[in-house]
Amino acid sequence: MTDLAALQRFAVPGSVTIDAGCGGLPRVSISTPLCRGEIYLHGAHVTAWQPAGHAPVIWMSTQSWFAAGKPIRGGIPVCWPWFGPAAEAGKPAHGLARFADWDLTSVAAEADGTVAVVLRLALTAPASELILTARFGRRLEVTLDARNTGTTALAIGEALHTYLAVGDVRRVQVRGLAGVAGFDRVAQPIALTAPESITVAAETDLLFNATESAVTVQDAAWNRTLRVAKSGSRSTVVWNPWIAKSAKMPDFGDHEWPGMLCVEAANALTDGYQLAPGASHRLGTVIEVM
Ligand code: TA6
Repeated sequence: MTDLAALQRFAVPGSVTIDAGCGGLPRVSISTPLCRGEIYLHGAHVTAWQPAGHAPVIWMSTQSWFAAGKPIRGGIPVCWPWFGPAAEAGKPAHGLARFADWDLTSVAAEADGTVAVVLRLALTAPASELILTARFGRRLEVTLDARNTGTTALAIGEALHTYLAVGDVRRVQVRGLAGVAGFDRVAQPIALTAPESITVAAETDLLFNATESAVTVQDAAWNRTLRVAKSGSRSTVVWNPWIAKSAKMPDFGDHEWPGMLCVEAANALTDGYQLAPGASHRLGTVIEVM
């Protein structure tokens, strides 16, 4: 467990505190005139972002685990070096990064009031270095820089698996992917082309490939529109577990599903890529209230 006393050197009086959060896990909390936010060292996991004057934008399950060896439910899970089920038996879905304890390497208050938090994870299998930068301001910017520190190429799948807070997912419209090819992954993958407006009226697990488009999430219940842009990402995933799947997840409240929608910046399936020895790749997402 990381030594909280040693982390106090990163605190910024009046805007950044570092304490034991849920489950006693080290947490960086940001509170500025621009926003409030939170990120845990466990999984380099953003768990809160609420810009001034708005309802929270990042959703968290009230049933989330906060424990070693468990992923946090909600926020922005860092999925790396694979997306979805592991090829290897016994390995967790969505990779290793979200289970690891990352090192806090810097906290900086920028001139415009944005607070930038940087965490680092060095892995031996696969040999790699990950840098997660979260910039908490009028908008939320998260980047994952991954470098292959080994001698063989790595096959990468990844996602910044963002859980957005919405008033009622049944009244949400996701726009920006019209005409993009993808798959409905709820049952057996079924090819589809994105409509002008994606709506949610059942379990929804859509993965769109070869797209670099930003999307907007029109939330009629809360009368707001969110914009989710991305970089270094060719896949976009839209996910809501709906009733039955929520009930099967112990770390997801049975009645929480109407309040969330995942819009993920990813590189998955055919958008996976090879990361050569010594090479780096940056995956990013930017979330803002329009
Ligand atoms: O990104 C959508 C998805 O792959 C869904 O299929 C569902 O499994 C979701 O991720 C959550 O995965 P997790 O391993 O966090 O329960």
